Amino acid sequence: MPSLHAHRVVVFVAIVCVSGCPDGPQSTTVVTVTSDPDESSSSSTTGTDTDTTTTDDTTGATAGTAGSESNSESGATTNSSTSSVTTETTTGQFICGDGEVQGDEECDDGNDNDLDACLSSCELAGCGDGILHEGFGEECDDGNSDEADGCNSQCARDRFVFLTSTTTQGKFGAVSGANSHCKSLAQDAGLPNPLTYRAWMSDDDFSPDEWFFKSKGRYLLTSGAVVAKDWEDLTDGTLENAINVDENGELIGSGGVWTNTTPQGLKHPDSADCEGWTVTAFPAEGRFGLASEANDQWSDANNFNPEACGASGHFYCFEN
Ligand SMILES: [Ca+2]
Ligand SMILES: [Ca+2]
Ligand SMILES: [Ca+2]
Ligand SMILES: [Ca+2]
Repeated sequence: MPSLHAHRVVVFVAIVCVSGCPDGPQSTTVVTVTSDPDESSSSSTTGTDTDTTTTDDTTGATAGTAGSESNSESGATTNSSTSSVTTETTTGQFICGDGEVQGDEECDDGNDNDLDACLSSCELAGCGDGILHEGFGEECDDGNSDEADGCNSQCARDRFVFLTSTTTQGKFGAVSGANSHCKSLAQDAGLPNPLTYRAWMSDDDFSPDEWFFKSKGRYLLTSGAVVAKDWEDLTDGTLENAINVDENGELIGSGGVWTNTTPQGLKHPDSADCEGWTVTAFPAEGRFGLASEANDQWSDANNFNPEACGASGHFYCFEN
């Protein structure tokens, strides 16, 4: 039985079943009593009288200890006739990792694997937690809201776009031939993910809208300038910057680009593709865009199209 001292603080803890004992949630009532001889208030408030009922081994042990402490200290404080009381309720007494969802836990899968749907902190995994969850569609997760650091708040990474340094007539082995050329140039230039590159080009079997990965991340020139902040921005008719820089980061500036594609990424309704990009001889024609332009002419120079397939044009190459 402890004796009384001025300024001593006694904490009482009691576990209360709120509903459905023994399986219902519990709340913990904490009563803090501060004895102070300079205060003269009555101690009747220490009569916080809580029936102690326990429902599991862990909390039962705690409640039992607190209960006996509460009984002895209540009597002592009442006799002293000097006290002030604060009371708070908390539900934070649960254990994250026991496999049961309790209190403020969003989940509790009972393991310490942060790569599954439930983090070891008992929070649901998602974009922004700083842990890469590829299975949930994250390409990256840097845990911040900086959109311009290579990983945006949608957990999408940047992708490169370039204008080929080379040009060719309208015969290059269909869209697949253009894709191969894009991959080859990307690889030689040391760009990341070179084998994912595809040409912004359409024929009867292919269009960017059908075949491209539609990123939630930015499209950048190899010089670092932003072309579009995501696929939706890329295909809204205008670009933030024209695609006029080649795979090595060198400014080309202008030139015709074989496309046969609308700014929305669809095969042009008045299709002209040099017979599937296999013919250069008259009268075959192909549609092109203008590398100098950031308006809708970038993808389809509709004031000039179509062009004879014997002319030479670049490709637009996109990382996918
Ligand atoms: Ca738990
Ligand atoms: Ca887990
Ligand atoms: Ca994540
Ligand atoms: Ca970021």
